[in-house]
Amino acid sequence: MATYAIGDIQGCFHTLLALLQRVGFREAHDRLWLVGDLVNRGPRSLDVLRFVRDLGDHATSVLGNHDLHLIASALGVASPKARDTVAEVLRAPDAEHLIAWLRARPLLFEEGGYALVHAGWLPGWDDATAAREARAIEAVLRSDGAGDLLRRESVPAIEWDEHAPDERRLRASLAAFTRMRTCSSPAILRLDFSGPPEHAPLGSRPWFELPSRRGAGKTVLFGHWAALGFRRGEGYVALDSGCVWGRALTALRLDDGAVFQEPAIDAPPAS
Ligand SMILES: [Mn+2]
Repeated sequence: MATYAIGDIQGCFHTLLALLQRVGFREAHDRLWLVGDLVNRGPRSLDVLRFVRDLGDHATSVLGNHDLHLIASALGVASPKARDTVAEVLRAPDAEHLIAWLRARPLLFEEGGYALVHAGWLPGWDDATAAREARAIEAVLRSDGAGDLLRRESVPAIEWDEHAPDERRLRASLAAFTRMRTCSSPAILRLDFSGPPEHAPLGSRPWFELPSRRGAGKTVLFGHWAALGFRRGEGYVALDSGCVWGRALTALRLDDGAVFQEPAIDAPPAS
């Protein structure tokens, strides 16, 4: 049995299938760990969702910001964006089941020295805090409170404060799990930057480079940062190699560290 960690798919269904063929993925034996953002911007979100759901226990997918945008759209609390391609999911006959399935996905999955998240692990978090925050948000996402949590506020940065009221703290935690790229302190994450790491805003650094990182006992597998691309460093592996932008989809075989990249074959979004 092999386990493959795979970067942001974003509706690139044909590239995903080609990558799985390249690695020799066996549905009945192997496992996929997906960093989230299964949907949006790319052309075949509905096919990706159904495929991953049908893999059952053989696929573990954590929630990304685009997955949450789909859920928020289904709940009527998101403002549609020009480049959205989630309408086909919302119109599908099985939309209700797919959204319910998506709402039951985790934000953080941990096994065998690895932590799988969409965007990152807040440098100030220890293991227990990260797990507690993930479980608390997952419970809200499955409840009637999901819409309120997912209503997006547009802010350039968020500070995570252990002592803040629950709703404010969980909002910051959700941003860390699903939208973070750089931090200006172990507890302050920037939300206004998506460029390459060498252009990080003054005073901020990629979250995985902060010296005070406390979740350092684990290797964090994450995506979300196409401008960073595939990168392996101490305690992290970045897996978003910009498939939806016409670059490549990356798989890392955890058993031996082998890396596979499939050139994108799905049509990139119109710009
Ligand atoms: Mn993302």
